[in-house]
Amino acid sequence: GGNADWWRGAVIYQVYPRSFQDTNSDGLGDLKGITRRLPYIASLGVDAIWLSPFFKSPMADMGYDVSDYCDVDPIFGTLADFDEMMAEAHRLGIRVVIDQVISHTSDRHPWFVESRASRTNPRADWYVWADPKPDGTAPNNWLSIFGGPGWEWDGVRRQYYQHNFLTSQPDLNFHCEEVQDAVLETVKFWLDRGVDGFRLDTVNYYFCDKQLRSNPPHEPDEDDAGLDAPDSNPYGMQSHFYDKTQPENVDFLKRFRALLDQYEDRTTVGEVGDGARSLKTVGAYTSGGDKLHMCYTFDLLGPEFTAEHIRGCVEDFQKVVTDGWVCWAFSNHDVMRHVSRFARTEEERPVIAKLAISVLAALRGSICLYQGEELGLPEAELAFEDLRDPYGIRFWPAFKGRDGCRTPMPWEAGKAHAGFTSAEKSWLPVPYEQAALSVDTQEESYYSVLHHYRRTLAFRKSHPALIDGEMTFVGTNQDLLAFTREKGGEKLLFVFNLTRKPADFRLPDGIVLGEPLAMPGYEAVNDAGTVKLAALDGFCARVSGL
Ligand code: TEU
Ligand code: CA
Repeated sequence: GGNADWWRGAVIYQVYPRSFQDTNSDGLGDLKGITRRLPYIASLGVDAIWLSPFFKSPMADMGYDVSDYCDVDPIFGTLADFDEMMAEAHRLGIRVVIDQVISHTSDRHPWFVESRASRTNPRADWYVWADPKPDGTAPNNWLSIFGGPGWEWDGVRRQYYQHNFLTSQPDLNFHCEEVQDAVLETVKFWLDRGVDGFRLDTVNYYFCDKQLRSNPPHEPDEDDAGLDAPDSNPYGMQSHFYDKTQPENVDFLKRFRALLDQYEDRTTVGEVGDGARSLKTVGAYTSGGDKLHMCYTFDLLGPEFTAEHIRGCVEDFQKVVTDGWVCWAFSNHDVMRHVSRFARTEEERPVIAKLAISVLAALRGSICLYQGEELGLPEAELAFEDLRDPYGIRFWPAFKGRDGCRTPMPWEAGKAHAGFTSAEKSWLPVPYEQAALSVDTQEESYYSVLHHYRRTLAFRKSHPALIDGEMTFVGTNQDLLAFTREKGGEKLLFVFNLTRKPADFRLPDGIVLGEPLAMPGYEAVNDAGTVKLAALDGFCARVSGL
């Protein structure tokens, strides 16, 4: 027995393998590179890493199109490299969570190659195949998130197949029991290898409506904006009632969990992209202790960094996610880096980077950090010629895609490609302004964003109230994000001013400030019952009463 609850309140560092560290000079990051940089990851004080896909893949969607779930793509290395990486991570006390992209496969996956060959082969029903309408058009109005219809004609079977993303990412048919079995076999493969958990890509997309009903038009009061669909993408104009989030998924997630529970200390974090219905979905998937451990949504991944927005998200979850557990993040490999989303000027960037991690570390939930945010990296500005993301290439310039957050880690300012690769060309450029924020530069300055991250994560770790304590909003000034975190005998008050103006926080009646407790980086003081906060400032104190 170990620590079955390690994931509750854990800090998870997301590694995008292609952009972390190259070790064989091909301009692409690899597993050996991750192993080499594990001591750095450990130095941050995180509990786990989440690795974006490193499986065999034609890389049409940068590895989120898997052609073999049980092998490593040669660009990343071998299974032996993976084992070595995991052993080293475990030796350093870091758990390893891997990405499972099972809603769809690559069209090169042997399952799909077989399925598309005829209507009678053993895997004929493994994907979502349907006859055309009498006029030859697609079976219904479903759309692809990456643009265009959600159906592709196959000339051999003379049927359409469904795809939520690229045409080269056909959706598996989870209504077929054998598909569930096959997928769980691959999960078992990694469990047996010793991984500590799974990030489940598009976990609410596994099932579509069995009757393949058309989606109704978008209801104006629904908010699908969280999916980041660019304006020119009609995806947002439908209510996605039938192409995802079907009730059958709950039973599959129970099967998934039952398998996991045969092993010790394993976890899951599901990615839920369900517009306004995300909340309900997270509640359904994480309740009862017999489905997922955690989910994350796109709620904090949008443009807003205000007290009102963050309070709203947390309160909404408190209502719906009762016994479940949420995972919060400001950045990942799918969205613009948060420093560029939230900061209004260049000078503000490090200030925002520090404030954002202080807020995140104080929230109730587990937290995901995305590689490079600990350096305060801004979104990279890339030319069209540099783009590799098919989503960006399709919608440029209305939407520039996701390459701007996927550029390589800057390790050493003085080296070519900031030490990411010794190849002549890196798969995506390392922008000059990011090289200036390299790890080695920031190591030298006590006040760097990097050191602030370390101090803040250490602070979180040393207070159990921050890890899984209760969270209660307090105070009347709605412009401020003020809450307490409480566990056992410990109660901490946090006040954050996310505005650009100084603000006062009147201590609520009955609250008694205890011994001062400095949250790293913030020194706002209590002046006769009023906390005086500067712009973009924070405050923390031990409290009693209330
Ligand atoms: O993302 C699912 C998803 O909803 C995203 O496509 C999102 O809409 C978009 O990236 C917002 O900018 C997952 C992976 O995280 C993503 O990288 C993959 O491209 C996608 O699934 C398909 O596998
Ligand atoms: Ca490499």
